[in-house]
Amino acid sequence: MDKQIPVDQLTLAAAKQEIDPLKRQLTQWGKEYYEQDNPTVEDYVYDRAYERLVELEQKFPELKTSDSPTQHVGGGPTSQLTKVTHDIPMLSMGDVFSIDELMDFNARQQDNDDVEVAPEYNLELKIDGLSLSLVYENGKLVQGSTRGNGVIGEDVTANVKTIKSVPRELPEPLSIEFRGECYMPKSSFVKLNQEREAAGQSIFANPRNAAAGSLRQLDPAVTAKRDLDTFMYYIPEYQKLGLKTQSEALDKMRELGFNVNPNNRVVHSRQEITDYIEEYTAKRDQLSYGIDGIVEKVNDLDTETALGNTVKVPRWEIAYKFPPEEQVTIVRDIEWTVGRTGNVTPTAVMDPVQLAGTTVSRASLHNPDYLQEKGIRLGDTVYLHKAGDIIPEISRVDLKKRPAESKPYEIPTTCPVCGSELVHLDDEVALRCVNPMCPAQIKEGLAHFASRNAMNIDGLGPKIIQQLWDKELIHDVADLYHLTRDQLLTLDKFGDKSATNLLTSIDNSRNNSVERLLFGLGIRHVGAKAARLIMEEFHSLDRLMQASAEEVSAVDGIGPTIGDSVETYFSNKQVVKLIDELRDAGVNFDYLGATTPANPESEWNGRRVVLTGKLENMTRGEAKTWLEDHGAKVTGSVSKKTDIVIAGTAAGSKLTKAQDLGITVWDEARFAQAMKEEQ
Ligand code: 1X8
Repeated sequence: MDKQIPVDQLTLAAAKQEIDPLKRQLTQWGKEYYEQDNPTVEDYVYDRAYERLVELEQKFPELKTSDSPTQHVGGGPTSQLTKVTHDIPMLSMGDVFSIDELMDFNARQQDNDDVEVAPEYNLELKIDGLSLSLVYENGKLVQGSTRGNGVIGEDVTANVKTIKSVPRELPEPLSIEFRGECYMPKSSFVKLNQEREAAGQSIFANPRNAAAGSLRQLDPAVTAKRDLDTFMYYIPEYQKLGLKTQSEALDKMRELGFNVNPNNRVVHSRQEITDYIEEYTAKRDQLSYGIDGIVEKVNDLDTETALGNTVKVPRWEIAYKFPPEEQVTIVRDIEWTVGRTGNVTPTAVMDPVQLAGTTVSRASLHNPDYLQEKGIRLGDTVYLHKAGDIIPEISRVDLKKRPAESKPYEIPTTCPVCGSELVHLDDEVALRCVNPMCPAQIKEGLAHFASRNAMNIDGLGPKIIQQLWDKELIHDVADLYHLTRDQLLTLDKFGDKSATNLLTSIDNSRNNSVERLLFGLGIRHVGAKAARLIMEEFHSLDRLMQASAEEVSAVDGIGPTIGDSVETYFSNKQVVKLIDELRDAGVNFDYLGATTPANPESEWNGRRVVLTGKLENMTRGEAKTWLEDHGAKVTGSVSKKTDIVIAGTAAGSKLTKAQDLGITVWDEARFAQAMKEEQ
């Protein structure tokens, strides 16, 4: 940030000159953040600017206006959702950026003349989500709403009812409001963005925006498909429940069946506060949800009430914000890759830097619009951070360091692999290669065909596919079924055993139930689940090929987009030829019943398994399918009944809970070993 003149040294005129644009800028940023779920600056840039405005207004009160961003919670409800009024306003919090500042806040709080404040605080994690109010009447959930501008929020009752952790009914007939945070777990945020990117849609900047964008939907069916969760942390009318402290309030909410973050701690000293902050600054990357700081609350609730609020923020709670994790590096190249659906995505390649625990040298630029918005050029010095603490992302370009000879980056107009013209389909932001013969797409398509949830051809990964392709042994998925031992033996490091194994996997895939084939064909919008729903109904691929878009979309759970896509796909002559070749190769075209029957001899039969964290060599979906195929029951939460927890990287509360309950925990390598042993 530019060097700022200390506020004490400013004249009134100079302050006025600075304050007006600052207010406009903050109002604009506030709108982008609160109303459009689409911030254009990092939180700490906003926070710093906001703090400067507060300082200016303190020194020059005559410049304080009622429309200043310091006088109201940023943004107002703008969507078409019904508005609700919060009888008790939903305030945001003041914030501090260092432990010293936090101690100053506490000292001021203790020093006030009106209220005696015992130095007992409840520390909680500050969840990166959006505030949520839940109102119950006689124990039944009657309203869920967002904060909006603090007084008027949006009614999201129907959407909230799709969130599993929100109880529809309480074990007691209470009429009372609860508040908390609605958030999207990091892994779900990553997955959602991957899906959006593949579908050519714009991506969410961080889990908070993804959560807000998912909750503030007119159609609850959209919310239901997003993986939202909640942590409740506040009971405004605690008196109704006879509660005395904030830590008791959290316990009470746990008892009532709400999700409450387990990491709160009651503390009494600077040392304990520092310890907590240090502990969670270090643990932050390992949690399965994003946190952006620590919330400190006076533990005694009557003291809280007596302290009350200023116009905008509570006097009894404050947020300590984590310092931003940022690195500076230089963009050396922009690579363009072609995905299975022809989506052409740019990736910035940079000098490697250490960032939040990993070495980073690449960051996705998602699509051309994104690249242009950021204004990135080759040779630019850029600031790098991790979106949602996980995904490396370029925050901004340091224009002062831009080389004199630099030129705007030119977006390619032709496919980097096959050279055909690139297009924007409909109003997609994605740039696509629509040549169905593009080698990049075909190779990606082959890998997808072989993947675990599709035809499950073990041993046919991208590297083998590349070699088979280079030797011109395969051109489409049907060619796989004609590969010979002699051909395979010409591959790098391929001996008799690997050849036999691969031939066996390919042969076995002929007998798969047809929904795997349908998914494996890679028809736009047809995921594994849709493929299953469709084949449960149509039974044979031949029948499906005759079906109209309307007939396909009449299947329960299948919409018109999928219906159209399936019809268009099978009306293509080349596709019909490919299907004939697959039939001739002896690939099964029939639905063979519910799931593959569990193998009664499998070690996994009847075991209860929980998957958590990020797996490196397979997706959680793939792991789940494999486990279920082997008779295991895969559940979403850890309980005493759980047999094994398989924990990838960044595993969070489920792992902690498993450890607390003494349940067997395996890492991915141990699980991979067990998968091998089953074969
Ligand atoms: C916001 C948040 C609060 C808490 C956690 N996460 C947040 N994002 C908490 O109290 N544990 S309180 C809050 C607010 O705006 N008052």
